[in-house]
Amino acid sequence: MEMDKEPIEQLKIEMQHYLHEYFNKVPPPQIYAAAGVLLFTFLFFIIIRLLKRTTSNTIVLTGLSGSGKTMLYYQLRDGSTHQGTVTSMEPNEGTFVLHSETTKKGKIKPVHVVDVPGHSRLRSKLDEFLPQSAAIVFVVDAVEFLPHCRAVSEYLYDILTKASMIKRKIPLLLLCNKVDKVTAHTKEFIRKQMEKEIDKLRASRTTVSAADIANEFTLGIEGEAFSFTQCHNKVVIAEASGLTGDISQLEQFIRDHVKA
Ligand SMILES: Nc1nc2c(ncn2[C@@H]2O[C@H](COP(=O)(O)OP(=O)(O)OP(=O)(O)O)[C@@H](O)[C@H]2O)c(=O)[nH]1
Ligand SMILES: [Mg+2]
Repeated sequence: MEMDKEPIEQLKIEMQHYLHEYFNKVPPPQIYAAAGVLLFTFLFFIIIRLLKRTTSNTIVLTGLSGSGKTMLYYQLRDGSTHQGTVTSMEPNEGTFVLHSETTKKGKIKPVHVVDVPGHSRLRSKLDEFLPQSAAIVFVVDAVEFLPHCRAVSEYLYDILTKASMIKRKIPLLLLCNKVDKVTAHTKEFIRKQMEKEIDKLRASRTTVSAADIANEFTLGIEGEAFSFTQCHNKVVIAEASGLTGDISQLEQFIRDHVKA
């Protein structure tokens, strides 16, 4: 046993000697410089990340089929409707200065607008655009609202519980469209009905077995009636008409999240 200890002691001494030599050879300024460079690159990447997040100019239009997304897209881009919109089969995508701002002087930052079709088979396209979006516009047909209340609420629930939505706290505009029609429901009515519906959905989704739960997050506060103010994301409600071009609230929301 005694004999075994010796080579280890020897090694220790050798190591200490070696380390001592090494640190003596490298003068402190070099260590400081190395640390400085390391810190600088670290900060550099953090700043790049922050800038990327705040300079995103993508606005995503989503909602059920027939809610009027494509019409709103053309209103934003051209200030007019293209007669005869049909159910979209592909996302509409473009980067442009909002039509209402084309007469303004000075440099205006263009907005990247994406219109994702509402057809259930194409909804997964939304996941491609969410990670890069600055804000989401969820379009609701305010005229045909009641028959679709459940479907609309389900789709919104799915969006508001997506990890990519919550992690980056992407703001959402609940846009009640087609207010040019006298039969259109008010945004307050739509908000209340959807809150009630989401409250019911929340109860049914949390009781299904764990294996069936597709949503990564839950909504609202347990034991309290659901309200949009409890969401992880900021939810704003506004009205619009893609048909008559009454879209000032939508444009304001876009400019609040994509700085000119
Ligand atoms: N009255 C009225 N009708 C509208 C308005 N906006 C859209 N519509 C009508 O609603 C229908 C659907 O509009 P779209 O813009 O094609 O709907 P969408 O949301 O793009 O539908 P998908 O592409 O299937 O997801 C069309 O017949 C439009 O003419 C509006 O503001 N007022
Ligand atoms: Mg469309």
